[in-house]
Amino acid sequence: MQSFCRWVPNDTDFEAFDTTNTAYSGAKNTEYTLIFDIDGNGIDDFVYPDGSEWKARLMSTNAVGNTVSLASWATNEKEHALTIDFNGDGIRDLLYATSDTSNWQVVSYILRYKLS
Ligand SMILES: [Ca+2]
Ligand SMILES: [Ca+2]
Repeated sequence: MQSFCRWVPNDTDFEAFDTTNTAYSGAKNTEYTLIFDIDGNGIDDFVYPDGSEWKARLMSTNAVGNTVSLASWATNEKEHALTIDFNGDGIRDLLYATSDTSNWQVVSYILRYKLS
C-alpha cells in the first residue's frame, strides 16, 4: 500500500502580500522598463529609456542606489531592447538595435563602469 505525505497548514494568518513598499519614485517609461541585474550585485535593477538615453536605476538590499546613464542610442527603438549575457561573465547586458535592419549593440555595465 502506498503512503502519501502532504503538507497541512496549521496557521491561517498567512498573507502573501499584506503591505506594499515604494521601490523608488519617479519611474519613467514603465512600459519599456527592463528588470534585470545589470551591475551584478545579485539584486535586479530597473533599466529604462529616458529621453535619448538608456539609464539604470541600481538597486541594493531594500534601498535605491544611483541612476547611471548606460547609452545614448536606440531609445527610438526601445521596444526592441533585450537582455542577454553577451560577454559570458554571468551578468546580463542590455542589447538593442537602432532600427529593424541595424546591427545589435550591447551595453555591459561591468565592462563600462568597473573595468574602465
Ligand atoms: Ca543589481
Ligand atoms: Ca554580461
